[in-house]
Amino acid sequence: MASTFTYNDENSLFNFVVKEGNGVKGLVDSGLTEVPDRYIQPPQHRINKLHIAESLKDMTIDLSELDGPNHDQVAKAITHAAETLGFFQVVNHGVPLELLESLKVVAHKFFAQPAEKKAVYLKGVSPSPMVKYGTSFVPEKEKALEWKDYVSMTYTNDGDAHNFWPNECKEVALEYIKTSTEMVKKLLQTLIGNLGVKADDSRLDELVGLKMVNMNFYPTCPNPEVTVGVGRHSDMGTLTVLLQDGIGGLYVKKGESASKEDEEWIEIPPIDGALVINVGDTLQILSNGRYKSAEHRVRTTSTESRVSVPIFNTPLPVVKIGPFPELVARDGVARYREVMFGEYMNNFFSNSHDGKKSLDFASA
Ligand SMILES: O=C(O)CCC(=O)C(=O)O
Repeated sequence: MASTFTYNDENSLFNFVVKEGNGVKGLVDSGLTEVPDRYIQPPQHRINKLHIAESLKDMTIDLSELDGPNHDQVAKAITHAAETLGFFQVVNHGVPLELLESLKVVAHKFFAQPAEKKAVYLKGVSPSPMVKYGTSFVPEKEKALEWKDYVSMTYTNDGDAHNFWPNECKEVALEYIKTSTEMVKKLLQTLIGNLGVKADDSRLDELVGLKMVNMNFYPTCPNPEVTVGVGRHSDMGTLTVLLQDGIGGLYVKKGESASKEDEEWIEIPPIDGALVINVGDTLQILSNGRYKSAEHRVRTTSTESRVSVPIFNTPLPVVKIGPFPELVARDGVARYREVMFGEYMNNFFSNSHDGKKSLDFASA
């Protein structure tokens, strides 16, 4: 990899970090002591501690109870969370705890490799369009870059995963997808059932038919107060399952309508063995606005590098998404238009993170 670059020369920095695949990790390893200008967020996007409310400690749901006598109570807690914050955590979710530990280990292992090993998965050269290594979100379009490197693996079938996904993480990532699938379907069934809508098994499968597992790496940052790990955004899919490590730094916005000055953000505290679940735009659209996709973001830290491993469960690109007809009839209005999920996804990936603006693509 090229080793000469100038921190505050935009082109030279962009080439080093983005095009050559050195990532934020390469930047940090080069020994920088302060973040380059390109990473400095405008004040309104910085994570201001004054506006951060307490940690969300009391929204952890024991999913094993969904099959027992407390079913109704647990289903109510799930739907309440989806109608309000759009975020909750689950335990006894069916994903083995040792697997969760292995995921964190392999994520660190992947990013610890020399840049040239990771750069083989850069967009345009990756052996498969289903595997992509990169940094930030849409660097070409962002005024300020996000302090994050990632590798993204889209599941098509086991054979492709074995052939194309990175050796360092493919077995565990695949197992994570397989062991979480039933939980995701159960949650979706509960949420859709609560709307009084009938969705058979094949419709449920369609709505979470595309699975993308990402490994995110947030290196230590010398200036956490002016940077972000991930900027404010909601996820595009139906439900996201997220494993975070013990470092913390994931925040969700409380309420939808507050002005930037008044908004409150709540930290989703790391809980050993738990998985974080959040509602994505697709579920907000399907439910005609009843369930809220969660606007969230991630801060950086100067003490330790952080990893997280989300699975984005989304519809297949050819699936049409729009409010369930039963709800439109009941509400007397369709709050969103019907769109092909593939189009929604293309729009999502062509714009930098900007809160819940992604939903405008489907506004009625
Ligand atoms: O790292 C996290 O906790 C959240 C990651 C995230 O929001 C994303 O990858 O879209």
